Amino acid sequence: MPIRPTDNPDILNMRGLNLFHYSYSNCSMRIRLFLDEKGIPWNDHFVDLRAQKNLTEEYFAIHPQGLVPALVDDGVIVHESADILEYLEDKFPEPSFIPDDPEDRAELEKILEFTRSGHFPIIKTWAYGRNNKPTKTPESMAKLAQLQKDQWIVDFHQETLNEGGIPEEKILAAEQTLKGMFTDLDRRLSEHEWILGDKMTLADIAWIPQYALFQRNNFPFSPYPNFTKYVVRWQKRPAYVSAIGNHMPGSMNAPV
Ligand SMILES: N[C@@H](CCC(=O)N[C@@H](CS)C(=O)NCC(=O)O)C(=O)O
Repeated sequence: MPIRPTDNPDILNMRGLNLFHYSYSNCSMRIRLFLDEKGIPWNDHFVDLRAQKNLTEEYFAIHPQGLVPALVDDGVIVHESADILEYLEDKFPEPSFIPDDPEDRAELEKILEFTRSGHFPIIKTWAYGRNNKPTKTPESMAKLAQLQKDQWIVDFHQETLNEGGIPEEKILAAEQTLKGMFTDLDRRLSEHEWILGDKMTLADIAWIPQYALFQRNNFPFSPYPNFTKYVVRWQKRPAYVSAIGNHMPGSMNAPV
């Protein structure tokens, strides 16, 4: 689990649950949703990614890749949204968001792993590719190159600045993978109210933010009728409204 040791007194002295997040970030939505579903109060640290407020030495002292979300819990740094969810679930186990069935628990692990390894090559490639706008300015790229130790993150942003942006074949490959995943989700949701059975789990918390992100660029949701009904059920939940609907334009609209 990415718990990051620190000797930085400013971080060590932070009391309570401090969430560093951004409104439109699907990874941040997961944590806001978890906390709001469980009714856990948290201290709000808004990191304005549009204004590149993550590209500071102070923020890289919290998140080693300068990404959101990050959690500082009484001075303990946790990063990676899936790991933050698991950390919070350990700390606040009631009501349980872990499936009862061991096979479903294995499935949950696969879904959480996708949020770690699939975020840049699949989720972000599709969303930024279809948005077709550079994610950084030349000036913020220079700042990123100076602070970022993971060159592949620099390369990802550089590609959005290139003529033509992210190549179409990469976007289409990501879309194919996503369509396969939505087909699987739709099948699961034809059998149960929630992705892994009859109760909400971390799988639901991890997946619903992608709806909010992808609807902005008109992802074709109509082939997945059980998924679209599931979105409508989510939209009626107060925690969806506070954690996602109030932050992301269009995320309260009926899915098309
Ligand atoms: N796998 C990571 C991905 C985190 C991530 O890429 N966050 C994005 C927003 S969703 C970010 O901070 N982007 C800012 C940047 O790349 O400069 C997680 O789930 O926490």
